Amino acid sequence: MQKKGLPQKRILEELEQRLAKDFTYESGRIIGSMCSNPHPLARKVYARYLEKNLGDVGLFPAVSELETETIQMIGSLLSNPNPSGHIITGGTEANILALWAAKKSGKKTNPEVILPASAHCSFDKAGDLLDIKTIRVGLDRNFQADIDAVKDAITPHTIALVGVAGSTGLGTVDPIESLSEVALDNDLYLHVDAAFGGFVLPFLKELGYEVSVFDFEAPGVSSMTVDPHKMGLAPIPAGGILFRNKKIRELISWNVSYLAGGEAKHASIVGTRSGASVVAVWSLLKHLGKNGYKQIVKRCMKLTCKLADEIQDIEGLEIMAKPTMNIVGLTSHTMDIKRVAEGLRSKGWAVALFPRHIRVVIMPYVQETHVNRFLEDLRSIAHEKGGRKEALS
Ligand code: 0PR
Repeated sequence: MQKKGLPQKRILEELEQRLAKDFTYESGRIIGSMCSNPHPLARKVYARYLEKNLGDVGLFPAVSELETETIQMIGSLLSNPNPSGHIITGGTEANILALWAAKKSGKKTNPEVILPASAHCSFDKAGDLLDIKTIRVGLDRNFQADIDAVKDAITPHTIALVGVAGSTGLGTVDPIESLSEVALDNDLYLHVDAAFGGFVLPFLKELGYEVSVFDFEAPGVSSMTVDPHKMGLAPIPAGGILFRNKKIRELISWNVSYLAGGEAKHASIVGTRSGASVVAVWSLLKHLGKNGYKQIVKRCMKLTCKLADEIQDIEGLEIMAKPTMNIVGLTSHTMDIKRVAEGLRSKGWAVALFPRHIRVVIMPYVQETHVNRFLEDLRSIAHEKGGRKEALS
């Protein structure tokens, strides 16, 4: 660090130059991420209220009220207008909090949680941190949690089940109603990870898509993750943890007595936390309303279906499954999918690579022109790599 500070202008110029090599959302090249390019209103209010700290809630009671309203608005999308929860750093923190609450409520020795193979790796982090054994069970042929496998995995140490509503790899939705029945029958905590799907499924339902029960409508669901910084168009960090009721949230709430604003209860991993995130999410929910999000999801799905249809016309390529939401799994029986991903990356496409497929996510910032360009490059890569001619043995 140099001794003498540099003028602001020089810093700004250097940042422009240094950060130019990063991917941008506007380019449409980030086609494998779940993060949002934040809505302009969210950027504006976030910057305006940057100093708000919900770690010391007594100083910012007005932001705390906005947080309660935000959680209620999100809850009302998820069949529970009166949940208890927080806007936190992201899906990882939400999943950790859920397993923490499950551990507190289960009170068992050597606790175990059962998750589908498709569950996000944040559950493994949570398991490691909380000393909960994670038991992953297989999926059925539709890439959804296999209920029989879940039942078979239950032991006297099981404290919780996890279901995913919008899986990381393919956007699939687990049979949450069945998981709810199993959870109730066995007196287990059930957490639904709708980090991505929470801002998609309620609107797909309104658009007339067939959407199975995935939320608090299933009576066994204890908590849900739903991230505004994914399909909610909010700036990072904005994850969401919703507990069915205050009693569950209180299992993990910690009294902090010395604060400038007076004693407060934290139910988050972090202490100091962003009130600006809350203001941004609240503003977006109020501004876009259900209709705004519905239009966004409608457009994303239209482009997703176009992409999925056109992939199937390319020799050697296929999709893993009909898209449930705005995520397409691209695979091949004849080409090494890793080489296809390398080809796409060398042409400047930031795709996500899973063991058997490439994940494409059609986020709201992705335009039709981007999809067309992506398909053009995909066709040429498939042609180059030989399509059916270079069949894998
Ligand atoms: N639950 C699910 C279902 C997820 O897909 C993710 C992240 C999480 C929880 C964890 O959320 P946080 O990352 O907010 O803690 N899925 C993102 C994804 O697969 C993570 C990510 C985001 C990775 C942006 C890359 C990226 O560019 O895209």
